[in-house]
Amino acid sequence: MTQRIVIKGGKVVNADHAFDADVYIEDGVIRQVGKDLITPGGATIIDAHGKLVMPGGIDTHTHMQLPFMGTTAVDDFYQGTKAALAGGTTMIMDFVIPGKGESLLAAYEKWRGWADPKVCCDYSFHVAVTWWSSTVAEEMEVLTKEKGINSFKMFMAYKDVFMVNDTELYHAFKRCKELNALAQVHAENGDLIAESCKKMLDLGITGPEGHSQARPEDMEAEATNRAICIAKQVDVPLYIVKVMSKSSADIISAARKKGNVVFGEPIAASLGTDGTHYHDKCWRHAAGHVLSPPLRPDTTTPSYLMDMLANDELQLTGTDNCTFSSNQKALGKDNFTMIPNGVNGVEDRMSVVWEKGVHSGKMDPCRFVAVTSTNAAKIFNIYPRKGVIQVGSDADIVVWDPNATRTISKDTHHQAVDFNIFEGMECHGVPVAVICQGRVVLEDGVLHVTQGAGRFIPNPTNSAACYSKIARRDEIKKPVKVEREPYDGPVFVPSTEDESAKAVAVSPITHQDEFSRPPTRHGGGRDLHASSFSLSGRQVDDHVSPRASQKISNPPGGKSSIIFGD
Ligand code: URQ
Ligand code: ZN
Repeated sequence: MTQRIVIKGGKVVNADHAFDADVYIEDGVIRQVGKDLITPGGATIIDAHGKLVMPGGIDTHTHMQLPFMGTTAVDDFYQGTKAALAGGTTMIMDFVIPGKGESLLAAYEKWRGWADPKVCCDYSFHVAVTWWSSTVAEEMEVLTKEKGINSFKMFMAYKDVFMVNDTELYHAFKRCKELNALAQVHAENGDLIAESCKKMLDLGITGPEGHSQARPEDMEAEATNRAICIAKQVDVPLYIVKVMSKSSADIISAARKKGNVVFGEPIAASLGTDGTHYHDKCWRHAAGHVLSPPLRPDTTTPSYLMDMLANDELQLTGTDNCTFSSNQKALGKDNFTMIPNGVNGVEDRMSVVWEKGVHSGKMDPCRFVAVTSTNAAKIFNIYPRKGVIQVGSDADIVVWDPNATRTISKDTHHQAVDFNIFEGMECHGVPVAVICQGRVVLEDGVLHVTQGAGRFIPNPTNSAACYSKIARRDEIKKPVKVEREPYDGPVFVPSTEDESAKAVAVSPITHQDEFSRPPTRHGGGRDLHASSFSLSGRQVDDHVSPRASQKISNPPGGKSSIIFGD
């Protein structure tokens, strides 16, 4: 049946300008924007007088029903997207996270199987690269060319579980560049964190305050800088997920000023609250704020990050929504490294950014639209299908009351989790109607969602926001070779004991040799228990497609029974 909607009397707010106009929608697409529209009869009328009509929010960073640290995130693709719509977000970008040794393609199909039957709104995926081999490189190409993936995330933390080392990071970045894809990182120094967690536990600090103290912001800032340095070596566009600290944000801003193509994504949590909660006397309250990188004890952090977001030193917002209820968090009641990491945000992001950003006077409504929707659409190359109110774009729209207020609470939110890190926060900025795929899914406070109605949205590679500058740079920055007469003077003859001279010599390798180096010191077998575990060498079973599932041991919290796989 044809779905027709007219949104009347509102102010349309796009990232570039705001103007009074009506909007006519038919069959999921915006057909007309303007005044005195001539529209067919029988349309649903939404009165938007005194309201703002904005592109629906795009949450660039969620983990619905993620299997992690011995359990599974409690908000699944149904409940999580229902909550997203309740808060004015009409698209999420979630993560396929293969275990080490697991096929990226197999993991992608598994996650599609989880999401497609449940999502209430459109969604897309990033894919994590948690290990490296020629097979991973090949599968990344298939994912970009056939599966609608244009971004790959590498974890620099979660040692022995998701973490990759610098060499693997370099190869993954190089592969992203070859595929015109975007490289993303979770920027924390996982090696140092592993050591400082041991130190905390040895001191008898087992509570959530240990999580915060074991991961000071220097460990985020160092990894941010290292990732930017490595990315610059291959000139790949880089996206720092969940910026949680002032120092990391400063490093991103400085890199951008020097011309690096780097994007910073603060999240609702780091924009809306801080790390003082880890010292709360209530264990559940403190544990409810555990995510990585942690919230920062410096209470000026949220305002500082919001200023940088307002001024385009940071570019867009996600939530890292990955929720665990009390009994799940209690897995770490005696050892903070076993508290499942993750917090809520998908329902409250829009109101939190409006309250802390627009109502505070730091940014205007156009910038709000940019950082909650448009910049995500541009960076992930689905603009103008998404992220703008214009003819031909998808009818994903939020009718927003900038003056209304709501108080955030676990007792009233639509998420499955029994905790809310924004508990009690009063926010200006409330969605009064939400339209998703051209259907009214929220009106008068009532949700009308349909499980499985959401679509997987392919993200094409080579987004202009990421790559438009880089092609020219590749020409300018080509390494040069100097033609000179060969040296014909005397040459020192090293004695046989002088082996040191050879140690640093690099034998020239060709691409196909790159992954056929001699097996790793473990004979090519995958030894997850070895402290300096690495998969950078040839594996004994490289000729076999990676196992569909992989027992992951020693996650951040010690022994686990996680099996990634079917
Ligand atoms: O780190 C992530 O992105 C996932 C595992 C969610 N947890 C978190 O603490 N951020
Ligand atoms: Zn995440």
